[in-house]
Amino acid sequence: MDVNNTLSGFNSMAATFSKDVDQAFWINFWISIILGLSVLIPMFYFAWKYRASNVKDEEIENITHNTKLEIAWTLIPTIMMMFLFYYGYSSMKTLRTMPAESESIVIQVEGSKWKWKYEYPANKNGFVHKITSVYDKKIGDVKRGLYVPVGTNIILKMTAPLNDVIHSYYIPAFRMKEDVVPGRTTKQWFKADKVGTYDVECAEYCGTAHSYMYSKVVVMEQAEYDAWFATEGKTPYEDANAEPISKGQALYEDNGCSGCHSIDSTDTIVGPGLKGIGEKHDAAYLKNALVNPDKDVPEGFFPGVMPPFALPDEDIAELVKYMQENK
Ligand code: HEC
Ligand SMILES: [Cu+2]
Repeated sequence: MDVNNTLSGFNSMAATFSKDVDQAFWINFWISIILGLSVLIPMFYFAWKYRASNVKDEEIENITHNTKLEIAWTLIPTIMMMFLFYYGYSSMKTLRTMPAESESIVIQVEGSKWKWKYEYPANKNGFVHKITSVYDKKIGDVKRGLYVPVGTNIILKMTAPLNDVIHSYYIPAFRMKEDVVPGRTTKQWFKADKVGTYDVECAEYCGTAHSYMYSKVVVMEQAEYDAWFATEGKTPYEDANAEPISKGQALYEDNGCSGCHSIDSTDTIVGPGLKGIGEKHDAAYLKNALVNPDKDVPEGFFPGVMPPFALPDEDIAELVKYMQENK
C-alpha cells in the first residue's frame, strides 16, 4: 500500500463516529439557515411592504400583542434548539466516552515543536515500537506515521514536553481533534472503519513550523498490522533490503532534527542547514549545540528555539559523529 500524502481530509470518512459528527454539523447548519431566513425574509418583506411611500400615518394602529404568534415564535425555535442540543450532545458523548483499555490499543502520543512521536505497548517479545513522525520539506511528505489496525479501538494518550507549547491532534477524515498540552495527559479514542492513509494536522498554532506539523495515520488490515507489530521493524513499510542506516542517522530521525534542519544543504528551515557543519566546528562545539543550544547561537538565529536534548552520552556522541561525517 502506498503511503504517499494524499491530503485525504474531509472528502473521506474513516472512523465509526465520523458520520455522527457530520450529522450534527449538517443539522446545525440547516437549522441555522432556517432560523436565520425566518428572521431575514420577513424583515426585508415588511421593510418593503411598509415602506414610507406606501403607508399613510393614520393607517398605523398600535398592536400590543398577538398570543398565538408569540407562542409560535417561541416554541418552534426552542424545539429546533433542542434538536441542535441533542445531536451536539450525543456526538460529543460518543467522542468523549473512552472504550475500556483492555479492549483497545493504548498508544502514547507526544507533540512537540514540530513533530509527533508515538509509543506503542510492548509486543510479545517485549519490544516497544517508538516512531517519530516529521514532515520532510525536501520530499514534501511525512516520514512515518501512526500505524493502526482497522476495526479496533485505539486510545491516544497525548501530552507535550513541559518546555513546549500547546498543540492539537487533528485527523480530518475521522472528524476527531484533541488538544495536546504540556504537563497534562489528554485522551482521545477512535475506531477506524476504512483501510487507508489519512492526514494528521496540528490544529493549534504553535510557532514557526506549525503549518508543517503534519503526521499521518495508516489504517491497515489486522493481519498486516499484527505481522508488523510482532517484529522490530520501524514501520510496516520500511524496505527490509535497504542498507541499514547508522546509529547517528537513526537518532537524527528519531529526535526530529530534520523538522528544523536540512542535513544535505546549508538552507535554513527553522535552524541552520547542517551541511559541512563538521568542518566548521569541533566535536565539543557540536555536543554543546545539542545539550545547551542557547549558548553559541549562530548569527541570524535566536536562542530559545532549539530545545535542549537530554540524551544519554553515547547517543549525543553518535549524533555528533553523524554531523561530523556529514561533509
Ligand atoms: C525546533 C527546531 C529545532 C530542532 C528540533 C533541532 N534544532 Fe538544532 N537548531 C535550531 C535552531 C533555531 C538553531 C540556531 C540557534 C541555536 O543555536 O540555538 C539550531 C542550532 C543547531 C546547531 C548549531 C549550528 C551552528 O551552526 O552553530 C546544531 C549542530 C544543531 N542545531 C543540531 C541539531 C540536531 C542534531 C538536532 C536533533 C537532535 C536538532 N538540532 C534539533 C532548531 C532546532
Ligand atoms: Cu503544533
